[in-house]
Amino acid sequence: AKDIMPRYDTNALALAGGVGGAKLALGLAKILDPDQLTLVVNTGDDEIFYGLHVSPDLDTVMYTLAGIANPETGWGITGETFNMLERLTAYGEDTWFGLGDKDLATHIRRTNLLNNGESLSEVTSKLAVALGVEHAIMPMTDDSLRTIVDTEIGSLAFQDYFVKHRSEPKATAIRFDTNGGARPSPGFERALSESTIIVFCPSNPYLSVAPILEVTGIRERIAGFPGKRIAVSPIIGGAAIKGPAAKLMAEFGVEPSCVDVAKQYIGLCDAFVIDNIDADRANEIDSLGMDVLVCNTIMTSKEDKITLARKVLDFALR
Ligand code: FO1
Repeated sequence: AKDIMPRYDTNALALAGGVGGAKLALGLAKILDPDQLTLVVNTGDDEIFYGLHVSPDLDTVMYTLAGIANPETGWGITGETFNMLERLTAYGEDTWFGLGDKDLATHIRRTNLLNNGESLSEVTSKLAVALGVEHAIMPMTDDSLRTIVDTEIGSLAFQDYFVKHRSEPKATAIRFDTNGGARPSPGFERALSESTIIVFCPSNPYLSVAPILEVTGIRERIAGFPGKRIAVSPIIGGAAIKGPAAKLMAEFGVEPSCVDVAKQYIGLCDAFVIDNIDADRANEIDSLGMDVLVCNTIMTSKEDKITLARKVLDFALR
C-alpha cells in the first residue's frame, strides 16, 4: 500500500505498551517510512528472570514489526517451544513466567550487551536491526522505572501482579519505582523535538501509558508539544480488548469507558479516537475539549491496522 499511496508529510512519535499498542504501531510502520516514525515503548513491565533482562513491551512491539509475534498469546514468538522451561521446572524452579526457547535468545543477547555497558536503547536497536525491523523502536528510558501494583495482598512488581497472580488481587494503587527519576532515552528526546504528531496507541492508560508519562519531564513536554496529539481508546464498549484495564478502572472507582480514558489525557491530547460501538459517548469527550473521531478501532487483520493508522493520521493532520 505504501508504494501506491502518497507519502505523509509528517514525523510521528507513537507511544506504545504491549499488544494493543503494537498493533497500531505496525499499522503506522506500514504507512510511514523509517525516517518518519519513532516508536517509544513502556519499560515499566521489565523484569529480571533467571538473571536475564526481559522487556516484554519492547519485545512485543519488536516481534510484531518483525512479523514473528505470536498472535494467540499476544506475547513471545510464533511457533515457540518451551524445552528450557520444562527442564527448569523439572529441576524444581517455580516457572510461572513463560520464557520460550527462541524468546530466551533475545533476553540472553540483551543481558550480555547491557552487561557490556550498552544502554537499553542501543541494545534494542541492535536486536531490532537483527530482526530486520527498519523503524526505530526506543525504550522510554534507559534508566530503571518499575511499575508496582499495590494490592490487597501487598505490593507486587508488575509481572508478579499480571502473570503470577493473573491480575486477580484487588488493586489499590499503581506506583512507579525509580531511583530518583528516570530520564527520557535520547531517542525519545529527539523524537519529541523533531516530530509533528504524537500518537497515543491503544494501550492501558494506567499500566502502559502512565509509566511513559512518569519519565522525568515527559508530561510537561507533551503538554507543551507544538504539534498534533491524538489518542486511540483501548477501552471499547466498557471492556478492554486484552489485559486488565477495565478491571483496574472498576477497582479505582471509575466506570471503564472510553470517556474515562480520555479524562486521563486532558491537556495531553487534542484528538481522541473511539470505536463505533461507543459513538454515543462522543459528546462527552468533545466536552472535555478533544476532537472526536468515531470509527472501527478493532484491529484483527493487517488491513485493519493500516486502515486505523491512516484514519488516525488523516484526522490529526486534517
Ligand atoms: N504473559 C502471560 O500472561 N504469561 C506469561 O507466561 C508471559 C510470558 C512472557 C514472556 C516474555 C514476554 O516478553 C512477555 C510475556 N508475557 C506473559 C506477557 C507480559 O507479561 C505482558 O504482556 C506485558 O508485560 C504487558 O504489556
